[in-house]
Amino acid sequence: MKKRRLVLVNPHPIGNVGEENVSVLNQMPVNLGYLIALTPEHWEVDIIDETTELAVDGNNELTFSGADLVGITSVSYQAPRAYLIADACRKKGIPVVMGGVHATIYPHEVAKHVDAVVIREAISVWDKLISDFEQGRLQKFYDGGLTPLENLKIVYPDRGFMKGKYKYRYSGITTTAGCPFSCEFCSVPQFQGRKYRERPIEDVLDELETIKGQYRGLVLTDENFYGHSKKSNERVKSLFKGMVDRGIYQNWFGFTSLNIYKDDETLDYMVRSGCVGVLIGIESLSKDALESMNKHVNLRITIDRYYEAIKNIRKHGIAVWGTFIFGNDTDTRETFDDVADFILDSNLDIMTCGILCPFINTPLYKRLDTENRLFRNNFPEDWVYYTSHHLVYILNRLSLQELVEGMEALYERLYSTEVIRKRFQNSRSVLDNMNSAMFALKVNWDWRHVFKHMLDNLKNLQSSGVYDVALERIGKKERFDESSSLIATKI
Ligand code: B12
Ligand code: SF4
Repeated sequence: MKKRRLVLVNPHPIGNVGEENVSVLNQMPVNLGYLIALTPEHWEVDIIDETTELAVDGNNELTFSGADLVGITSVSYQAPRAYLIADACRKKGIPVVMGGVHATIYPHEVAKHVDAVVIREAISVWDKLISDFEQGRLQKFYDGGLTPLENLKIVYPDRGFMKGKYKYRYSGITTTAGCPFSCEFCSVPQFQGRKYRERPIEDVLDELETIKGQYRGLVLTDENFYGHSKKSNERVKSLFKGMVDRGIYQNWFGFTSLNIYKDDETLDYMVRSGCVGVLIGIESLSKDALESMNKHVNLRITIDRYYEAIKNIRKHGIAVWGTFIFGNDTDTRETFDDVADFILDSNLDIMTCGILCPFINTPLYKRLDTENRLFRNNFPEDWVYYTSHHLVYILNRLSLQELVEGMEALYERLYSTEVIRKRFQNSRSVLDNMNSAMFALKVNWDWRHVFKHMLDNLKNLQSSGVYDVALERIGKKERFDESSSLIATKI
């Protein structure tokens, strides 16, 4: 019997420059790896990752043929491209299924463009969807719910096919999911739930064994692998100890919060298992800003302890990667210099940043919408701006000009070749771990390009006049004060 053919697509809006352009982050879409693993044997599966090859050409025609079914993953900024691909497929009579973060948070919009929408996680429903499709009774919505993570033992993502096709050097692995906090800007609790779900560590270790030595680096896809309770902290220590005991040395990095800094034992196992860096959402140095973000996880530690925390993590040979958000309602012209001073004084190994982004249906989105401040809300087209590298709402205390100047100042202070070289020297000597120092250097180096793009996005917004129209719409003006700098009047 001729096999049916499923084509899975990771869409990428042409010209977008983002974290996918950082070499040590650009990795295979693990979510599609789960679908490959879950698809029955009598199907043949192919994948198109548009960060490497297009699924639709300049004439909006498909670049591939012979598919019986197409599956597309998408976060919000990818949605317009996903719809373009879906339209091209359906024009050729090929049914389309869409899943992932955007489909989970905004399923009814997605449903207008595809034949079936998978909400939440695929693992518990993919079998049924395929069997429904084979019997000609595909439904419009499938809700996979939040998978108990013990189930991941039965299914590991099939990375082999993707690696064979695109020669990815990096991959990801899930060890936990969900977050009990509710930061105003964050969409994670919405699609992963507020319960912190933990995978049994033996399963994680077994999965790690299957890919040992195959990748230059692994990303733990968890929002916070360390967790928020003593029990979770103990579990994670056993995980990294398990890696050491089982000889699974693997360069990896992951996302966590500053509360890990006092746990010397875990940090020690981390570096011994191959950890090169931890990404921590520092977000802001202002208590007011953290309060307005509802970022309790940082407020609990207190801003005064940031220096101590960074120093202690670095002492273990792990690079600290801090992320910051600009454009907060409390930000002023001084914010940018304060952040640059902090980064240089604390010797943070890596700093990346974004502009506050109201992802759909987050409390931030709802607030800015109620305040009538969103000006990129012609959906679905405007989803392309929801990357955190564009400004999509009217600023509060800053003017757009001040945001541009502040970002330019940051760039000059942190990303000149000379400064990057000095920061690398510091990482090399303090971390005393070449893998971590090189990791930091690579991110900083590639981030220059991403940062420049973010700046260009802001300047293009300025010259387009769109921001001025938005200001006029709500009767807010920008004016020159006596010292000739632009200041914004408060709403
Ligand atoms: C690792 C990660 C990355 C990595 C790798 C991305 C990649 N290509 O895999 C890097 C660092 C490169 C990255 C970059 C970016 N990321 Co990112 N990333 C994550 C993170 C932490 C984990 C994603 C992951 O791998 N999860 C594990 C997989 C298995 O889960 P999953 O994707 O949810 O898939 C499951 C289901 O959703 C479903 N599913 C998914 N797709 C499909 C498709 C079909 C057909 C079906 C049926 C089901 C299905 O089934 C899967 C298995 O159950 C998430 C936050 C999070 N905790 O989820 C943010 C997150 C997805 N990223 C986000 C963003 C904004 C970005 C960037 C735009 C940032 C930037 N400014 O550059 C870029 C975009 C890059 C790109 N091309 O996608 C946002 C998206 C928010 C939104 N609402 O749109 C998130 C949610 C983080 C946040 N800030 O809130 N990211
Ligand atoms: S930013 Fe981090 S701590 Fe806050 S809700 Fe999102 S995942 Fe949780």
